[in-house]
Amino acid sequence: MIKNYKTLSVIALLAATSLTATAQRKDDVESHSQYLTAVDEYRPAPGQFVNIYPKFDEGDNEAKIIEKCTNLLKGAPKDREYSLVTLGSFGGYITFHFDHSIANIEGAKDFVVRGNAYENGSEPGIVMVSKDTNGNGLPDDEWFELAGSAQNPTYGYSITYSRNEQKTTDWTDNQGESGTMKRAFELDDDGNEIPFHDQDYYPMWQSADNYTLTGTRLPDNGVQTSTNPEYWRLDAFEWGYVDNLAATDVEGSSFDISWAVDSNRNPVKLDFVDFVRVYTALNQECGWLGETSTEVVGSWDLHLDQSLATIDEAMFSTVDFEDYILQAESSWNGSNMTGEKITDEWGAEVCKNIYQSNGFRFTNLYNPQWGSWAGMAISNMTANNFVDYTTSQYNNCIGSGYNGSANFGVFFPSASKAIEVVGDEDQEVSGFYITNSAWNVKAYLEGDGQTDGCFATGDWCKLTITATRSDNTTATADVYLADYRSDNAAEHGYIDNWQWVDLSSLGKIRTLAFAVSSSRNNEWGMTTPGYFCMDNFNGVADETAISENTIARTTTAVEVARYTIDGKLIHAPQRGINIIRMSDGSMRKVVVK
Ligand SMILES: [Ca+2]
Ligand SMILES: [Ca+2]
Ligand SMILES: [Ca+2]
Ligand SMILES: [Ca+2]
Repeated sequence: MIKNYKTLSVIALLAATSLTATAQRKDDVESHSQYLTAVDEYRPAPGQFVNIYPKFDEGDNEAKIIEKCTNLLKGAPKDREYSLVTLGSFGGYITFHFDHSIANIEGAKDFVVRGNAYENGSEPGIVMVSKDTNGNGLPDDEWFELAGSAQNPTYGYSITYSRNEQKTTDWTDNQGESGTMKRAFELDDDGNEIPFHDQDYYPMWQSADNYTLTGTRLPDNGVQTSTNPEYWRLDAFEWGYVDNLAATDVEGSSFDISWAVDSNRNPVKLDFVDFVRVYTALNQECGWLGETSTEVVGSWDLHLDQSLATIDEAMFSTVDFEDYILQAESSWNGSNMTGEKITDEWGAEVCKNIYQSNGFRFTNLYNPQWGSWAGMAISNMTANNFVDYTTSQYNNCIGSGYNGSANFGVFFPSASKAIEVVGDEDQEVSGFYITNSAWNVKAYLEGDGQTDGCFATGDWCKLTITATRSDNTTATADVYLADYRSDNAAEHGYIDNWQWVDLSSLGKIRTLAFAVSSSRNNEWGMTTPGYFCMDNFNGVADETAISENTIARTTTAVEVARYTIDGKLIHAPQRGINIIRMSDGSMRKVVVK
């Protein structure tokens, strides 16, 4: 049972925050800064200021150049004539982060990226944002572009540059065009071209002789206003780009995370961002001016205090899975493999991927050889039936997340710890909503195809939840996903709605592990599909849902005594194998490391 007092206090906390908030990053520093902290990536296209801003010195490698970028851009913006980073021609980019996630404050712009634009000198760059969904501190997660005002851009524009030292830089694009980037020059009195620059245009620290950059190409903005003398004007777009409106125009250099779109140009709702990327969005050459390149001078969070407060509120609040951005009718199963390569319990090489949300880390194991996964996946499938493994593996038996929400977790437990608490302190977990996968329901009602017939008197399918604490003590909870054990057929049933699993009696925990077992087994193991579906982890139980909770018989057990392998009673975990007696009389064996 949920105590009313506790339920109310949790509701009061949630009311003050966004329901989709996800704390991703808050560095452990004495005081947080609104300004850019560090550059993660710098990959300019060739350009006339490449190898100058930042300056390439003989022997510099990419890491050294990135460190130079950080030194130019971190903290409050400095001199925009000299303390800047050039991105070169189309597609050249820089990625940076702050010492905290930037919250997407509703109805407000969220951060500034300053360039060095001036009137008639606009070199627009497009902004992209990303969340550290896998919690590894690296910008290796999905990226979303911030849409701007330009009409008729070319999406998915791709260009390849080739090294040609001290000469023109050749390029080809994916639209069948090619060209050369001429070295910028001025004409002397006799009409001879005198080069502006003596350094190479191609990134000197880069070993590859050609490379490809991709993005959205904006329509050319260069206009030649006179031929003799030759003058050019680079027009500004209305809004939405870096190095576009005058550098001193803070409003015109401000960005709203709500402008984010996915690869189909559909808006996406991001609660926080952890990384910002800027790339040059034009591929044009304007006479003696040369190519157009975006410059970055600095960046800052427009609402530091609100970002920090939103992170604090999100920590250990409800994980509703809505912060994982999915295309319609799709799922995430770890196939993007951003995690570390490990050997799983069966000896297979798998990728251990993490989904981190609100202070909890969920583990997914993806096997690229078989295209299979274990642990957890995230789905927004709206079908609630099972046709076959390929089309229906991510369907639950309802067709939505809890309370009609889009996203929910699909769990296929493996031996690994499914959920871990981020940080040093164990946390109490209120519980979660559970329902059956469509596949399990099909097996209960129509049979699993390996053992005879559908579920009948005596059959059951059960989820066992094992919590482990920092002191290595354990607690368990069992939930029947289907329960046909009674002799009275009227009591047979399976979970066919979202039901609350109360874990508050487990106390403060560090990890949760799951196991599905059933009465149907053959010589290879369980024949019932080993899935269950979850939503609103550590959420708030709906009292009416609990009163309707007739099938999910949740029983929890805590440790009451502990023994060594030879039966000696011990009062604290001891290295090696410990035998644990639980409050429901069951015995468990754990290995204490
Ligand atoms: Ca906003
Ligand atoms: Ca990451
Ligand atoms: Ca510029
Ligand atoms: Ca949900």
